[in-house]
Amino acid sequence: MGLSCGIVGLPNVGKSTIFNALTRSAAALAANYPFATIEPNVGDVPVPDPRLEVLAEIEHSKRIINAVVRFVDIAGLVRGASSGAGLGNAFLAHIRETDAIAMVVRCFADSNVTHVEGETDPLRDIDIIATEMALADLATLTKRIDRLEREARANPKLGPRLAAARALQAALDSGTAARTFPVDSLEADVASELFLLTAKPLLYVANIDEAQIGDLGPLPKAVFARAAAQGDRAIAFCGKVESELVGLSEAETREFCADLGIERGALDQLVLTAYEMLGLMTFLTAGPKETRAWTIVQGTKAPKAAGTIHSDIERGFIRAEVVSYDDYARLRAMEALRAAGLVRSEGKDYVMQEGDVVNFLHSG
Ligand SMILES: Nc1nc2c(ncn2[C@@H]2O[C@H](COP(=O)(O)OP(=O)(O)OP(=O)(O)O)[C@@H](O)[C@H]2O)c(=O)[nH]1
Ligand SMILES: [Mg+2]
Repeated sequence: MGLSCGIVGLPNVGKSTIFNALTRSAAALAANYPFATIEPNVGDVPVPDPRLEVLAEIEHSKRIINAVVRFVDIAGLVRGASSGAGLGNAFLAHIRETDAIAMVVRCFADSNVTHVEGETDPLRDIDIIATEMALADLATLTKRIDRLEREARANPKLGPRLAAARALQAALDSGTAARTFPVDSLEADVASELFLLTAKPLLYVANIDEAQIGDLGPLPKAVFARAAAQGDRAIAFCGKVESELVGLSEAETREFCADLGIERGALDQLVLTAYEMLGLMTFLTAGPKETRAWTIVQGTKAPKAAGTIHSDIERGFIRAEVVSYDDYARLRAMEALRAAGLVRSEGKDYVMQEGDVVNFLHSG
């Protein structure tokens, strides 16, 4: 299972700059003019996981495969996009099927970089983007409601779905995002069936000045406060500095960061926050061929976890041999782990735990 994250924001706020930093590439054109991005940029970013190297060393694995998060960088949205302003909002279709949304908000001051709204004002910008996403969702909902009204006349069982769709419409009309409905509600079910943008978990990325690294100014603080008030997440990120690190070696990066007096890790933090926000976790497999991290939703049982590796393993699931990563890293050999009674044999009702190192036994 992969995790994907769409990047939204006004034009020229640094979406492509951040995308390039994340994917450690210069694949996306980052340019000092609005609407530099037209076609979406798609890139896979490995989820940092220091446990993989330790396991690979123990097992003499030929290769390491990290879990990945896919980022999709799209064109900037502007006020009125839903009615066709700017590039319109048709390109939002590129992120409809992503699992989460990262909203880049400009918090850097740079008179050389045009702001489409004039002054730098992150809260106003957030409102513009939130409104445009809500309007896109409303258009989707209106179509669905029209159809449900017809269908519900023939099939009264659809009544509750129609009511849920109307409740979503009313919420969006009053400026409330679809993600505020409880996850197990019918509204949430309808919202996810329709891939509503405002139903997805939202992460604010405050794009800050170099000078604000480690010492946030009022603009990113306002973004953090807004996120907290809505129950959303926020992180600060300096797109400019992070993109300058692209292409440098680890040693050069350390030197560069030391010179600037900053700590590494904004990129890792972004990826890990996206991962965490979605209630995902990792289990590991290790062997001479490869050591690998696999992404599952928290609460997944052993057979379904096996299915992420291959559907045959899920179908023929017999049991799982499980060792906790900490034990593995400490004893460093299967024989020693067995002797210490640390290799557990788990059946089909076992709920996977973070950091389980697993060997699935299966038939067929
Ligand atoms: N000073 C400063 N400039 C930045 C920062 N991040 C991005 N920029 C500059 O802002 C301009 C726009 O950046 P892009 O990454 O192309 O912005 P975008 O949001 O992808 O823009 P569109 O694709 O046009 O919607 C570029 O000239 C970047 O170099 C930053 O943290 N500080
Ligand atoms: Mg761009």
